Amino acid sequence: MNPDLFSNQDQLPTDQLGPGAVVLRQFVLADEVPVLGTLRDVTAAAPFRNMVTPRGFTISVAMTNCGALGWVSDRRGYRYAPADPLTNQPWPPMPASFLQIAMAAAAQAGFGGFLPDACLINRYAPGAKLTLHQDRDEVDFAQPIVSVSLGLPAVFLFGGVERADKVQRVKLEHGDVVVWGGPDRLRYHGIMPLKHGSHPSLGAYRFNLTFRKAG
Ligand code: MD3
Ligand code: FE
Repeated sequence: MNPDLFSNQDQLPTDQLGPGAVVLRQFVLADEVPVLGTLRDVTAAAPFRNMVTPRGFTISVAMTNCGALGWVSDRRGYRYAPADPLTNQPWPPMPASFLQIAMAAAAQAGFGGFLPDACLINRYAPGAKLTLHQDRDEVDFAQPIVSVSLGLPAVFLFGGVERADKVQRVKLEHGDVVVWGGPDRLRYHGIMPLKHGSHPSLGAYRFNLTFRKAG
């Protein structure tokens, strides 16, 4: 019997994308069933919605959050907020299992002591995309971001610290975890429009969890 709730992640492949950015391939694959169950519970309590940008464009990626803070966008701007604007209730708490995954991935990438207070959950339907952007709404850029990819694969775009810098293309698949910190924390990044497909567990969607220390 394994004394840990989550399984041993020795001997999985890793890809170093930059000095502070590493892909931990299949890091959550062994824990797929509990992770998907927890994702279902969280998103039942705080449903996905398509937010609008400050300029009034609807974001094609549907989003929700768990944790003490959640990322929101509306005509007033981008920010982290303690309550879901749909219900004015606190976001669902960060599940202990999610926190454990985020902390373990960060530690494996060299960021010991990472304690995220926000988890943004993105849902991509075919055609949904994220244009190149930086994540700058967090207070402390010395803290890494941990991302978990689930469902259909996507092509991740990894640029530089200037918008015009050359972009690397990286395929992210079900179960992959990426940790972004240090000199890579403020690099531009995005997701290419999702291709049609059907994932055995998640159907025609890609989900991405990003764990952040927002406040
Ligand atoms: C690189 N999400 O929610 S996660 C986002 O797959 C976002 O849904 C994408 O970009 C997704 O903001 C990419 C990977 C990611 C997240 C934060 C980063 C890459 C990053 C911050 C700095 C550099
Ligand atoms: Fe981002």
